Amino acid sequence: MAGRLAGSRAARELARRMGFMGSFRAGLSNVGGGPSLPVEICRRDAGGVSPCISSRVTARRFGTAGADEIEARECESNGNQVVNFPGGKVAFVAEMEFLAELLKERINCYRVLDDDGRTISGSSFKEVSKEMALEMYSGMVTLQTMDTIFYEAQRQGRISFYLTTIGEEAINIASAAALTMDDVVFPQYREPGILLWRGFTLQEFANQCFGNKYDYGKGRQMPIHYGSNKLNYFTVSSPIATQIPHAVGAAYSLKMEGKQACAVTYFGDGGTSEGDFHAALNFAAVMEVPVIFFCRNNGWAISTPTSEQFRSDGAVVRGQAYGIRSIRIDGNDALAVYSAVHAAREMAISESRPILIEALTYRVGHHSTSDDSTKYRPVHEIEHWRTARDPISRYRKWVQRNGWWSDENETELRKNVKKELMNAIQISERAEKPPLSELFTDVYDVPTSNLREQEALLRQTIQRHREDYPPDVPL
Ligand SMILES: Cc1ncc(C[n+]2csc(CCOP(=O)(O)OP(=O)(O)O)c2C)c(N)n1
Ligand SMILES: [Mg+2]
Repeated sequence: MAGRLAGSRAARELARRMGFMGSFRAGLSNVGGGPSLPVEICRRDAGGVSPCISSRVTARRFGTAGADEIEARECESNGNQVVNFPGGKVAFVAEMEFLAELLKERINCYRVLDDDGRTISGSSFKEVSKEMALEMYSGMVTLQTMDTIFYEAQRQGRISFYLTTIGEEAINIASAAALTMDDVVFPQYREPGILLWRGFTLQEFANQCFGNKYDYGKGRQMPIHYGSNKLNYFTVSSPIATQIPHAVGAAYSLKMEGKQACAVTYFGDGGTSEGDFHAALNFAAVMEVPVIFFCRNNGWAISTPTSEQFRSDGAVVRGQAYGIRSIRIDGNDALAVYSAVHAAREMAISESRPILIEALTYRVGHHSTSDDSTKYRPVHEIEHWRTARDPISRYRKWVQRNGWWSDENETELRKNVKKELMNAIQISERAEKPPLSELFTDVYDVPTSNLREQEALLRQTIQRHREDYPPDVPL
């Protein structure tokens, strides 16, 4: 039966071993005609990827009956009548029973490392080599350092805006490490670590933040709106959740082309309240496309807490409503993030299906440099997550316990990254800005008449009020 669920041996194994969310309503009948998986207990095999798609899961679609079947009536073993409706067979029951709005228990959260960076007894996860483990650690430290230094540069007035990823370094780096370069990424904005992992240099980050002539967006976007065609990373787009349906379209295209790749889109808890999120999930499920929906549930959408964002148990339960296999993971545990994304990718591609991951975490920084989060949340809460639950220190303990890292390595790494960043900032700051004419290019092949008028008007205005315009933009 598992063979009906999975398209490949590898995916079957992953399905068997991962803790993906299955049917949780006891007694859900398999009346649609397709096979359902037997109840399966999570196994804890040493060294592998964690097991199981839990309890009575079905991976089939509910099929609509053919015209000749319309009047066919059957009985379930308990005597209930089963009748064809558009969408498939449904059993009648005598009791008037509403589905509960919530489960009794919240959905569990998959983790590998405990708070002290020790692998939880019996836990299973995707093995990482020493080389990969250190690359991941170095990526997280680089991201953290980049955030600290760019944030300070903004406070000094050298760049206009910034937004940190602090507290979400494991989500960024470990998820990126589990993907391949062929996978197409559609970010929200708090995921520069994926770009970093793919080889975007600190100089390229600095060029974008300073909006100089080497910025691929030609200085037309606010800082942190990174993008790279070469690295398969779509440009950050501030309107929340617009990237989610884009990812589904890209996944559909990958499927049609028969590529061994998936689309991956990241979004926050706030993003799940947008219509785009719902439309995208439904479309992906119905069209059966290889896309990973990665929700970073970091507790806050600017000043809106998750308690005002959700009446449901977060985002994870919404997957099943759309027919999407889903899992909740500890977003501050690099090994859990890596393992879950690895498994999700395998299933998304080999079975051509969407997967939803909800990573629980905490936005340690302010929303952006335009925000002061101490106005709406207690400082001790921030401090708790910044220290006791920091994903980098937790992962470092694991790496160090393996004998792969030392305090000397740490000092050296932090010193080098800081030096490289300071250097990159100096170079970017000194570089020329893109010329004014670039403001009007790249949208239309031939600029429209109203754009030409606007350019002429802007040039006249600058000439009249030269002192009000930046002196370093070539006219
Ligand atoms: C459509 C839209 N509405 C509102 C905003 C303003 N806005 C920018 S970020 C944000 C909060 C998003 O929170 P979340 O999705 O949880 O991501 P996080 O910042 O926590 O990473 C809001 C409301 C926007 N950019 N776009
Ligand atoms: Mg959020």
